[in-house]
Amino acid sequence: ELDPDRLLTAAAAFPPPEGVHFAYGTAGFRADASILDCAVFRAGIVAALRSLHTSSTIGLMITASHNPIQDNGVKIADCNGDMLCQDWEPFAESLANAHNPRDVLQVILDFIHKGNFFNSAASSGRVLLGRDTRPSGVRLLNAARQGVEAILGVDAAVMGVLTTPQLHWMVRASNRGHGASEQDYYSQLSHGFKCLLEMKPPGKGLITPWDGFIVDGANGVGASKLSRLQGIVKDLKLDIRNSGGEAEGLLNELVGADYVQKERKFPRHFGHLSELAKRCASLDGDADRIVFFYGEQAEGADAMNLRLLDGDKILTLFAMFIQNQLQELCSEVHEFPAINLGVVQTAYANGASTRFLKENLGIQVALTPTGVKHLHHKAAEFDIGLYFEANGHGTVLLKEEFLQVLRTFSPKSGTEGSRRSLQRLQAISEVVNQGIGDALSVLLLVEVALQYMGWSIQDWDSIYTDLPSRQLKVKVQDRTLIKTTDAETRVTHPLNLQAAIDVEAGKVSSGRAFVRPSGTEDVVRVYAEAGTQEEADSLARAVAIHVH
Ligand code: 16G
Ligand code: ZN
Repeated sequence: ELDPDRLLTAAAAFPPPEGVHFAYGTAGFRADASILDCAVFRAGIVAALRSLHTSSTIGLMITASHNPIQDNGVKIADCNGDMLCQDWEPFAESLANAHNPRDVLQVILDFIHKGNFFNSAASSGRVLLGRDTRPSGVRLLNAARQGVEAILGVDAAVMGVLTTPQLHWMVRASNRGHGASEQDYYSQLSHGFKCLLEMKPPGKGLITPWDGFIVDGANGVGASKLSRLQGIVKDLKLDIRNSGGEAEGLLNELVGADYVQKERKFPRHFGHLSELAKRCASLDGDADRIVFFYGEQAEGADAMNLRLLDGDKILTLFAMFIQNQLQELCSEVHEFPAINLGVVQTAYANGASTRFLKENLGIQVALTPTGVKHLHHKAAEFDIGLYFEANGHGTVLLKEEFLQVLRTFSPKSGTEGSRRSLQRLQAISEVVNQGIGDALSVLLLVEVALQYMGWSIQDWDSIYTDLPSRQLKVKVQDRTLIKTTDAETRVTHPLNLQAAIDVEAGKVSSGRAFVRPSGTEDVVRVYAEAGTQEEADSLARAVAIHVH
């Protein structure tokens, strides 16, 4: 039951900022923290209603990920720990932009009446609230809490400072009736990790010298959480830098996965020649992304080149590792049902990775538009679905029915080998975060995969060589005039643009290019790939001119 007076009174305390329009973008609402209170309060209402509607626990996270420290944002985690169901986005957006408390109430009533959404709604609900380390997070989390509590019967549970994926994990675990505390999260990940290392097939080479990872924590929440994880996972050697301490610098400033991947530069406090060739990783500000890198001696200089292992390389490593486990399972347990393994990428995936996955590994590759929700849903169609964006966000999904088979299957042969091959896959499902990409869990699985392969980071890097690429942004009058199809690989409007892009791509070796309107900035993005860097650059420039 909606209590209009309660709602109106609560809403009056969070007036909307003048002249601001909020769009529920690819990752919720994001803006300068000073103008967000109202939008966050109202997102709290959305989360509370969603909780009633689904009779489940829902999550709400205060973060602006890799954006500067003065920004903040809010995202909602749905009952399975994935992102808010897309049908609810327009509602969230109209609510955020309502002019006054009366309008807020009206938007809610319209939503209820229009869609029969609350026919079976529960009378009580629960929303878990988390935030990253931004100073504005304390105030905004309180705003979210008041939004949740404006809806009668819904509890706000303040979980405090968490990584985004931890909050998603808790929502998922709690809706499955599992232990859902932060400690449970560490226990599950470390248990799966330990099992996988113990069950490593004999005779596989070790990485020598094995020296753990140097990790850039982006001066954010990931650093302290990672060090808690390390306290539990004894076999993980980590040297954590940029952990947000006084002297270490600001959140996301010249640090973090986004910086390393986009700028191709070492984060602060990295990049001494003495660290040449060591395994490094960088998290983003809320630890839902990770990229890996190492330094290589630059020719004739006393500097290092950065070698980046992005989401595509992580995806490829995981695909090989999991494919090996499946092959092992099939050879040990002949009667095991066929398993459908697939990977999901976007048009930004380096062509060399897609080609390797298809041609060398023989794995099906699906393409979706940019944005985690698209990749996630596609990956959920496979028994085992892997997805990564090149920027380092991704995870592994294992279908519930498949996990059920794994748990209950008793192999005819009953050998140690057959038992282990089943257990390994179960252990993988404990390490991965099935709600959303999770830097901590990816770090653990990369370590496992490298140990199983007996690979150094250089071995991993050399699986395939990235095709040179170039990205550009173009400012235009109205970016929404550009319409795309086929997972953003082709333009349908304006009419002649695709033909022009095809002509340009044909002028260079292995040319591929596409354009799409950004979902987060007022620009059109251009991506080009070709046989040489010069060709990729010239293709990108030529396409950008056609966009103008
Ligand atoms: C958002 C998306 C990310 C995507 C990026 C593209 C989520 C959680 N995040 O950050 O997946 O790569 O947008 O931005 O979905 P763009 O549309 O400006 O290129
Ligand atoms: Zn993030």
